[in-house]
Amino acid sequence: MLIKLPDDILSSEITPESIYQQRRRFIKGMALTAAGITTSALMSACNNQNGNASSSKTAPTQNAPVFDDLKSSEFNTDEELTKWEHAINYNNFVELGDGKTSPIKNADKLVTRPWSVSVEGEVDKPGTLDIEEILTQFDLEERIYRLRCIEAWSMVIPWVGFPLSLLLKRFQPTSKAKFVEFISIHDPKRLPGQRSDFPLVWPYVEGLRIDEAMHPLTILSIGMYGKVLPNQNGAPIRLVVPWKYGFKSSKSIVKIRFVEKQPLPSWVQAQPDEYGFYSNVNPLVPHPRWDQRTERRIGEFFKRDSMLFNGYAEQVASLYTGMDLGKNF
Ligand SMILES: Nc1nc2c(c(=O)[nH]1)N[C@H]1C(S)=C(S)[C@@H](COP(=O)(O)O)O[C@H]1N2
Ligand SMILES: [Mo]
Repeated sequence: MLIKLPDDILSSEITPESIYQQRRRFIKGMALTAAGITTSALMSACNNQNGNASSSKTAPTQNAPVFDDLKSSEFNTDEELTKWEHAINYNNFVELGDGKTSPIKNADKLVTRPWSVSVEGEVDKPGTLDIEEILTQFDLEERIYRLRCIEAWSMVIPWVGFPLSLLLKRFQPTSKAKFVEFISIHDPKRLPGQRSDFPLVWPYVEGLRIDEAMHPLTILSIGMYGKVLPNQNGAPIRLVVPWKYGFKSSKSIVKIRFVEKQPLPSWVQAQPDEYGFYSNVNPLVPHPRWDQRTERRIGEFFKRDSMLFNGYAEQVASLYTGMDLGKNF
């Protein structure tokens, strides 16, 4: 099985991202592992791990489509994909520098091997997963989601990943686990943004309520456009929570902690009047700097209306029944 697309999308509608055609051709010639990752992906992951530390490298697989046998998802949008070039050149990743083009310029400062994610806190079975285990032990899916930044721009990105809930359940959260905290890499020696005077306390911390974390729309992503996640997009593993402003989708995660009390995300700590814990996309909740009623889809000229829960209300509105979304922003 090759890349599955929802039946109702004609492939001609998707060809703006010509990578799909290339990928189809590419993958046809490959021997596949049962895990659904091509052997070349596994080999380059290993090469990467053995790569010498003095010249930190971005993943050598960045330009090759490597993920195959991806399950399609009922949640996929059929909107036109954002061009790969935009998705990798226009980023927010403050650890790699302020501004949209710093992350790609500094991408090689992020060292993604060896890498592991530890899971701790209110769990019966705390533990650590190595990134190679994560890459091979989960059934990978393609999730084509809208991504809406609080700065009023948006993209449509085909992520490669799996539901966060599948990973979380393995560690058996206790009944005290009411929230999940996500901690990103802290490596000030290498990451220029963590040495700058950018007003965030490092590491980057985010959090979700447990039901949000377990929701089927919430994924951990390890790739996009069929390829390994580029460093500037949060390699080797990041969160994607499509109904919330983009800053909730933490990049380069090293630790996941189950907690009883609501975590204090980095942005909320820095500017509580601008960023809230929930931060569900909501055109009706005004922001002091960016008008949230409309957004610019990167690559498009005209603005479009923004949508409650970024268009995922049908899936997630029930999580917030009885909550004042204006107060709990
Ligand atoms: N660790 C970390 N995660 C992060 C950020 C960051 O600066 N550091 N920026 C966030 C913001 S504001 C957005 S909009 C998205 C952008 O993801 P993208 O660059 O892959 O489009 O990543 C989010 N995750
Ligand atoms: Mo953002």
